[in-house]
Amino acid sequence: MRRILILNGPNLNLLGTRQPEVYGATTLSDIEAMCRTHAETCGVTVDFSQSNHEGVLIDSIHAARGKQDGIILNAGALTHTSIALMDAISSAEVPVVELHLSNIHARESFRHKSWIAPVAVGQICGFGARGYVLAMDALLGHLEAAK
Ligand code: CA2
Repeated sequence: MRRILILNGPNLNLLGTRQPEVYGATTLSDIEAMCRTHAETCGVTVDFSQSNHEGVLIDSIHAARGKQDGIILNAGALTHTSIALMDAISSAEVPVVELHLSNIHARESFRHKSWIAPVAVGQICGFGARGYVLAMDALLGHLEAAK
């Protein structure tokens, strides 16, 4: 059975509790439940985690090597700043789908730059919480095509 890691970065633990006009009313626990339900339908195993710490996220990406078939990464604001995360993805040799709840390209210009995008299989953004399920389908489709 395929195994995928869904990794969430800084402040995403606050989802559903603040700024619902930007990020929606769905909590990260709701999103995890949605992903687990979808994983059962697709016959995949999901590991789901969140950290506010760049180094913890990097450790999780390193640990995914040889253990996970793919990663869905919402790196939060680190998307726009972290060359270290980009390097971790490059070295892990695990396909990554970059995910954002909001359409980062329609927001402030500092959110248009992504250090993840050049090392990701692709990017999904702007579809809110549903983007996680879309990202799972995109990743699984990519893995099937790469077989
Ligand atoms: O749209 C996304 O998913 C983002 O990755 C969310 C990040 C933001 O910095 C990126 O540019 C786009 C911010 C996550 C913060 O989440 C909060 C949730 C509720 C209240 C406050 C912050």
